[in-house]
Amino acid sequence: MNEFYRESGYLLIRDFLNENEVLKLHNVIAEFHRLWQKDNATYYAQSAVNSAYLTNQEYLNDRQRQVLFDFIASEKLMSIVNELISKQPCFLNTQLFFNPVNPKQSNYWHRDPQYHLSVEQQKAALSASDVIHFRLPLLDEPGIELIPGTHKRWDSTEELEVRLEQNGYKNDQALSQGKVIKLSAGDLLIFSANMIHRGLYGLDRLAFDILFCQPDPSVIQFVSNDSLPTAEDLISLENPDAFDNTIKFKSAENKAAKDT
Ligand SMILES: O=C(O)CCC(=O)C(=O)O
Repeated sequence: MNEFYRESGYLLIRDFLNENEVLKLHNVIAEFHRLWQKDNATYYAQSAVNSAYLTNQEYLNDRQRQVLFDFIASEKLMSIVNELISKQPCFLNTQLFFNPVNPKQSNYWHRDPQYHLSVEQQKAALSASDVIHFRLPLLDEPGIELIPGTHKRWDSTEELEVRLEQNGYKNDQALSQGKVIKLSAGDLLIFSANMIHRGLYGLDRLAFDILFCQPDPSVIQFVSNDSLPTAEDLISLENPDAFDNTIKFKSAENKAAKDT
């Protein structure tokens, strides 16, 4: 499992969740999505394809948040997280991916860090720490298209021109090495945020992503305190290691910032 991920930058586990497990998550997440859409009506109508911070208190009550915390900290999920990030895996965030309202809106090839890093920094990031998406489609969907191996290698000329829209190319154009991974409710797709990928819109897609990272302060600084369980919540979790690690590294950072 680990070796395939290291080589390819992704890993697909079919039928990871059974119908009841999907339903339990879907009930909570559909409620989050309903409230988020209401609150972000203009953005949703114009262009949104994702939301984030599902475990925050803004839209879900404590009981609903507990369902998400229980799942994230389940041994079933954490045993895989530990295998892929062997040293102190940290919880980073959650995201939800859905279709744009406008059926003509096109998707876009990208590497996640390209929105906050220069091209030179993006190159350097390929040999730095990894952020990993654990994607759980809650309904059947067209899935994701990705370019295997690009979590470790820089873009070809074709990929760079399309991804960064250089020399007249557009970031939704086909790429020769693209691999389509169609997903069904209950599957688990794990992929590196660094790799070149794009979402495939269509059907009723509703994909819940949990992001984990290595204990890298430059990444952990983005964790919202409100997205984390309280000390009391932590006690009841089956395997709270990823939350514990994030909390520990965040408080060490805060202490260091105060002491300087
Ligand atoms: O599913 C999508 O729309 C894009 C997915 C993506 O870009 C991501 O998970 O980083």
